[in-house]
Amino acid sequence: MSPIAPARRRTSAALAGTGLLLGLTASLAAPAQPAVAAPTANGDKTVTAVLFEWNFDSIARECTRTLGPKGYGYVQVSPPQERIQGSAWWTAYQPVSYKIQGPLGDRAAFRNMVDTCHGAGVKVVVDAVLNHMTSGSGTGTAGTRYGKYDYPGTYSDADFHGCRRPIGTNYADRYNVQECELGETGQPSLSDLDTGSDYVRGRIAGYLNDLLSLGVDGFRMDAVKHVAADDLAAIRKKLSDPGVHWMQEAIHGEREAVSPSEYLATGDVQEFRYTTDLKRIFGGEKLSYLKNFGEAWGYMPSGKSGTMVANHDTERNGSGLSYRDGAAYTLAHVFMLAHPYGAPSVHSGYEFGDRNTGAPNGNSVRACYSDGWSCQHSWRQIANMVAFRNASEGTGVTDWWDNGNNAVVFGRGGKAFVAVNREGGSLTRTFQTSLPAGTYCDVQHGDPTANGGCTGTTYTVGSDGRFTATIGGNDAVALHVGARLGDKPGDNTATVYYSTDRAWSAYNIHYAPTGGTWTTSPGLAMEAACRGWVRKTVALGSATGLKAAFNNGSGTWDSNGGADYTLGTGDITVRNGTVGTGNPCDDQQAEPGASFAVTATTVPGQTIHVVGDHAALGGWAPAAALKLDAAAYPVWKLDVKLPAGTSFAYKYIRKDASGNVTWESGADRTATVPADGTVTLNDTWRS
Ligand code: AAO
Repeated sequence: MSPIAPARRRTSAALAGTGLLLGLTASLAAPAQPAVAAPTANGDKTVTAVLFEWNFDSIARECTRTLGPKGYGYVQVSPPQERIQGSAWWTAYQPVSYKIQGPLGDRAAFRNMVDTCHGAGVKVVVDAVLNHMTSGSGTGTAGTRYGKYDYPGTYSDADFHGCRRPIGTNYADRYNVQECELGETGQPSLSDLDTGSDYVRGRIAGYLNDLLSLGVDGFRMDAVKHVAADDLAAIRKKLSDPGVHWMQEAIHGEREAVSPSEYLATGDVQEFRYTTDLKRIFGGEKLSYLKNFGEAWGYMPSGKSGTMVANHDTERNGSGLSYRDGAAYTLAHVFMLAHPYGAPSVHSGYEFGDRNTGAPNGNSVRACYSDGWSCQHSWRQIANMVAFRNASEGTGVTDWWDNGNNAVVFGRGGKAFVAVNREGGSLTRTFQTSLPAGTYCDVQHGDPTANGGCTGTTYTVGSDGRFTATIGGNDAVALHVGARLGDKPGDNTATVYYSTDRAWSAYNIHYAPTGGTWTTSPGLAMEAACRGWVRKTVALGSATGLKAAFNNGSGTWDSNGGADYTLGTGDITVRNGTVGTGNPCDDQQAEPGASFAVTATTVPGQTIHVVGDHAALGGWAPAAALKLDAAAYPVWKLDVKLPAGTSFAYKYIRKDASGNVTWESGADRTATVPADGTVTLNDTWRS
């Protein structure tokens, strides 16, 4: 501990006086900048955020706040037309008229939303309900009184198909599916428009053209299975922009009369088998099966298909994963957005008790994660994969590796690389990528910053395209060229590795690029790099090096003889006053073994040890037990090399200053080293 160093640090900061103040002011005034600047044109951005039942004003705000900055290409809006009254969300799917007025807002709010989203570089897709009207009579959300088959000013009895009974579950008969009424047998069903009629086609096209005149860029065409493909083609021909983005909902069903692929002639079609297959795979089967995922699974052509982990129907009826499925759901999104098949949609809804529950807070979203709005589109693990996908558009799957079970990794050529670990334990491995050398922000655990830095973990890919990482159980790592910290190591970043010999509980780097301003004392937290080292990658702009000092975050500094460390760029190591270069973790290739971590409180003089039945674990002899490291107290840690595949028993023991041993209670613990990598053990001392 040096009383001199902190004082000198303050001097450094004071010398930079105005710089420090300016820095503070700037960071208060300007919130973190978006990771990827939103292009004003849509470009290659293919990802849709479905803001299910969000009102227009809330969507407008979200386009500016999240969707544009994160790189979403489209936002999908729930049916905006006049709907039947009621608190259930599915009232949206019973149109009363084509006026834009209801719980989501009115025409003016709708227009404002379209303009605002366009300003943020996000196109607008409307969920268009065209197959049917309502199942009963009443007054709609714009005040229109209606009866079944009687929608004043829009349709009358002659405009509906003659079948007039529910479809029920008979999907084997084309006439039943396309001319009868959506709904269950014995229940009121939805009056089914005669889309063979030119008048009806004209009314539907009139509604879609009205939306186009308001600036809408595309449609999600609801329930097209119940509309003959020829009728849809005729409607499409009547549009002012027949080339508009047109994504059709047609659920694949075995042995049904109407196949979703019939609709490839009119536009793109959602591939529902993708959704049910992802549920099966992420919900319990092996991820390694995904090696040839896509068209080889019998799916529709990639360039014409829409994909999703969930939509509002599947999250309710169990045919897809839902937000209640935890890591399976999040990792399925990571996979979907990383994998090139289809055009993905991210469903963003709200928590619901039963299937009918309507949207919270009158469809208004005060803030994400409040009132039950779940905002999947802005979860970091999902949202940051949108830029990953944008960066990798046009590339196929490369560098596939799997462990034959639930860990899969793949690249997108020289653009991006992802590793998804759906195993319960961690995976340590050196990965082969086709990425250009450089330091990358792991966008699963950090956000790239506007000045070329990263708020979380970074990985350095060598000139051989390789990097080593430990990926926790049910976690992922994702790198892409849009989140690279510099063009190449040594260009304008420095990754500073600092030895953990001091056994501090935390390590900070306090630094200034050559000629630049010091960070605010005590600087930035460093992250674990590998055994014996922490690190931090810093962006240096045009500077050719930096000055730095290190501290434990609580006033204890590495005094370094009273001088700042002078460091260059690229990989720099600092160990007990000695500066070197190179990445010290390169020597630590993933070796099989066990990574012990146990939470145990102790009093001064006491230490925690692990002992077990393997020779490397002391063969149950307390005297030969291995002492754990208290750097992260109350978590005690130790990595032990063990042969791959070893099954072993172990327990933790506590020793006091005089060598007295206390065993933790309970049965022996057991674990197995995987064939490839380490087993991570997160235990709690059993007193
Ligand atoms: C409400 C009430 C009903 C009442 C009706 C009239 O809930 O009880 O009869 O009013 O009073 C939404 C709600 C409905 C609601 C409706 C109107 O979900 O409950 O009805 O608003 O307010 C079929 C269609 C498909 C449709 C899906 C729900 O083909 O287009 O049913 N989806 C869209 C919307 C949806 C909306 C509507 C259409 C209507 O996304 O939210 O309804 O505008 C099989 C068939 C599918 C069939 C399903 C369900 O799917 O293949 O075509 O979808 O069954 O009947 C596996 C199988 C697959 C199977 C699937 C079902 O994946 O492989 O074959 O499971 O889980």
